[in-house]
Amino acid sequence: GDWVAVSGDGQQVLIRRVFPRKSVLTRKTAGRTYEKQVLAANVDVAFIVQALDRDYNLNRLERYMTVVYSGNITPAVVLNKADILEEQEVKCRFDEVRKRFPDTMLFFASALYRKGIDKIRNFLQPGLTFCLVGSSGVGKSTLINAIAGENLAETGDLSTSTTKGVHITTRRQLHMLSNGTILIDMPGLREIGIADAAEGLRKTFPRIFELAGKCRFDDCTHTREPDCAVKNAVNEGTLDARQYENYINLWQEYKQYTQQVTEKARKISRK
Ligand SMILES: Nc1nc2c(ncn2[C@@H]2O[C@H](COP(=O)(O)OP(=O)(O)OP(=O)(O)O)[C@@H](O)[C@H]2O)c(=O)[nH]1
Ligand SMILES: [Zn+2]
Repeated sequence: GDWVAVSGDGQQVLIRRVFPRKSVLTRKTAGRTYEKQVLAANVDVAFIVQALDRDYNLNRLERYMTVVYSGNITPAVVLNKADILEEQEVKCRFDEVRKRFPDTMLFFASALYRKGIDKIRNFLQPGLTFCLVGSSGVGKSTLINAIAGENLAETGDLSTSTTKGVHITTRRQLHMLSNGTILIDMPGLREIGIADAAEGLRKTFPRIFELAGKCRFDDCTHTREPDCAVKNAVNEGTLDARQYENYINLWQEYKQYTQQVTEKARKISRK
């Protein structure tokens, strides 16, 4: 998603300049490293796609949201494969997601049967860059084709006997739609680790940060301290316990990452 200035005659093009990035989607790579991998640049909105089968998981949705916000990108949630649920179940899921993420744009779709696609298309804006992230097989490529109204991306068929997904999109692909919107298809991510996520955590868990201001200790970790407003809210049932637990997990992962970075910096400065 980088923007560059070029010169040339159409036969030969020379990149003169790469413009500074206004947003970068990165993830921590697997394993005990502190390394980050750039997934896409200059994305304005990331559609976090989950399928309404066993892929559906609110904690993971929250993890993606943290990573997306950390990259200075606005998240939107797409729950795909709505066709495999009864209407009543879809409504149930809707309420569940709404409750956990009251401020996030939320779409329900069946890319396969082209349902709910118009709403997504109306949300796209010319001049902005959108990307789709999510596990393999949730229907990102199928969604892109449905949104574009033509076959831009290669899709895969899940083998029905195992329902195990095969990785279809192996590279990132950038599509320019006829209205001038840029859509980036990403390969299915198996893992998405938390790196410099201070800002992402703040934006994903605004309620917790608001409550944290009322804890007795300024550096309260909301785990063992007395007079912790966050834990009190969980005990009183005004803060979702699962959201609280997920926050603590992601926060610890973030702390681990910053520690690794500090240690590495110390080793380098000693050399
Ligand atoms: N039932 C149902 N199946 C769908 C839907 N959308 C996609 N699929 C199927 O799910 C499988 C995977 O779809 P893809 O679009 O290739 O998934 P992807 O997320 O791009 O996968 P990767 O490229 O591996 O990341 C295909 O067999 C699709 O036909 C949907 O709305 N409902
Ligand atoms: Zn606290």
